[in-house]
Amino acid sequence: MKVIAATKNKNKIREFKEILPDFEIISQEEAGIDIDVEETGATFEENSMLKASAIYEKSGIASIADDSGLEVYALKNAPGVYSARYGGEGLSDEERVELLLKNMKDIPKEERGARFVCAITLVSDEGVITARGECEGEINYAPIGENGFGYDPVFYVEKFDKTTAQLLPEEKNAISHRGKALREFVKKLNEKQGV
Ligand code: ITT
Repeated sequence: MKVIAATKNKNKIREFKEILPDFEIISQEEAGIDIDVEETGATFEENSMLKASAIYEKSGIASIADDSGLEVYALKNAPGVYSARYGGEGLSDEERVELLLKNMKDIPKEERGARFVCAITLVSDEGVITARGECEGEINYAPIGENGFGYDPVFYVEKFDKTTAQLLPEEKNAISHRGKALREFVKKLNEKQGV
């Protein structure tokens, strides 16, 4: 199946391709579509719907969007849907991680629980499919690891005793919010198509 990845985040596209090897995934750039979709939704699901439907309406081609983020329990689930804008527009991933660590410096180890959340929405001629995935972990006191992107260097997963930035791509995809959401999405798509 040919789909446009309704995202400007190259790391998401890389992970889409790793997790969905049977799909022909093309970027907005490759599809010749250059629009910025404002993320005005209050939930990951609403924002992924906004992004996928905007690209589908413009292209007429099946479009798949990912809205994701980090919910830190001790921060009342912040940064949540604002994960990409934490600290304001224009910060780098490293600067956002630094800000998170600063805001959590007095939080003890046992209260540093967090989860990554991912909502996937496909909009196509056949309608809409939405799926969600979550991944539980803890926020480290310092960044470790070179893989992944975003908050991966501070997202510690007990099962591996590593951050998601220390995992190999296939290890991260096996447990990640995005891996779970995309596998759930494929299940729903197959059910809808009677496969
Ligand atoms: P698009 O909206 O164009 O898809 P974006 O990067 O702005 O790209 P989001 O609005 O969904 O995407 O924001 C998600 C943010 O949450 C992202 O910028 C990362 O900082 C973080 N994030 C999401 N998935 C992550 C992952 O697998 N590892 C680390 N951080 C992640």
